[in-house]
Amino acid sequence: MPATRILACFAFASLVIASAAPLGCSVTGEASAGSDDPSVSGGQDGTLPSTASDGVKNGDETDVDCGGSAAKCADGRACAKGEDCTSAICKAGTCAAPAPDDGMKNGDETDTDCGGTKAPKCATGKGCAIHGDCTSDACTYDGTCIDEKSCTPHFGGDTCGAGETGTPGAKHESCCTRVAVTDRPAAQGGAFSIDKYLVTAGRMRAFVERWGGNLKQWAQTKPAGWNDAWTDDLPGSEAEALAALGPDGKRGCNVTFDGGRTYWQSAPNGNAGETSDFSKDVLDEKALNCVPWHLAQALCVSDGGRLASNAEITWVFENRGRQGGATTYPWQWKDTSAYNPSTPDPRLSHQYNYATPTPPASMRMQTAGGNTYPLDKAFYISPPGRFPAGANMHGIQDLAGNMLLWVSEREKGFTWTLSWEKHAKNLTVSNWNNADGPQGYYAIGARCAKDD
Ligand SMILES: [Ca+2]
Ligand SMILES: [Ca+2]
Repeated sequence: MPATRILACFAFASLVIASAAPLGCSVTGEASAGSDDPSVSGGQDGTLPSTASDGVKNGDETDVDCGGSAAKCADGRACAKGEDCTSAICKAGTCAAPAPDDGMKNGDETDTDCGGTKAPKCATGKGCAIHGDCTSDACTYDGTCIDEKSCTPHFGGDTCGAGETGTPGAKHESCCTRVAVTDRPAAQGGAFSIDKYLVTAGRMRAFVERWGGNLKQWAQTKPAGWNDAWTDDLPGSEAEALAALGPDGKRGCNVTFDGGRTYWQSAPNGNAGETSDFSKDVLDEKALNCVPWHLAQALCVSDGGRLASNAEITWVFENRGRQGGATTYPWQWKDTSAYNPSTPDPRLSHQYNYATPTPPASMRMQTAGGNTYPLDKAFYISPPGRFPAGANMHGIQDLAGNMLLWVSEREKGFTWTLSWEKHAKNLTVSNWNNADGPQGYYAIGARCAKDD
């Protein structure tokens, strides 16, 4: 039998060249536990049968060394059913080439008939490998097309909600989750959508990094809702973006002066002492602060919306669409137990009541007035959604507390929604005082909204 085995192999070798199949022709006169023994089968322990690369069509193969329990067959080889083919399509006994209309995820498609180099782009919710696979140009770190480009990373992208990341019982979702508010009458502005969560530092990082910091170039793409008059106030390079999100020209944004920032960067302006005490991942989850108004507006526009207005924030803060009448604080649609804004309360991030879990041993401490506390004030800024008991009747989180907010009514306008520090409630638009530095504050952040 050795002679015939070798011959079979040579005969196959020429066939192989024609079909460009892998050369598996190591058959010798010793090979052989019965090339045509139908009892040979594999797969039970996850390995291919010994006949899977013997250069002969045998066992349950549908073509030489492919199909059945051997490797899947390339396009053009013989098959019995879709499972025999790499394309998953068996047409009239032959493996068909992947097509964008064959109802299968095949070729380099990232989901059924979409993504990759040949099929159309994928809709929201479909699988993807890179941003370019998605019609939204937004592929998450774990391979799903979403609507908003800034929520594609993990930290600050899908770490919003109750519980800390990595702890049992944490209930997290996309930080770009939007809530439709349909209970505002047309006479008062009508329906709108508003982000359930405050903008995270990680969302800003995704935006900045996608453009290499050159957000002037982003503005030149004429995004819907962007005003060209604002473009001069955007960074034009990575260095300018880091400066815009760094400590200078702001209040409370110097770590070394009892402030803190949540947009991580290494040694701002070469000052190692200004490096945050917390890691990039930890900060990316937190609400963004020390952000200039124009940069916050640009992020929201990039995600298809704009900064929420004070009117919209007030509407949901006070549950104004409520049947039983408006409330003073967001949670009071269901919880009317006593609240004293001068003391810490578990319903909101206020009065320094949030503490970053497991801070690094290297965290700098400061002693003043007999108390010792973290020097880097980012310690007190929470990731959005960590105070679920304070949600309004639509489920919107952190309406009270954590950050005061830039608003869309006017440039550098902000509203008082209580903060992680001690700021009070006063839902009117204030102008950021240029004398205090034009570009940001450690307790002003952002929330995006959208016309409906
Ligand atoms: Ca074989
Ligand atoms: Ca397909």
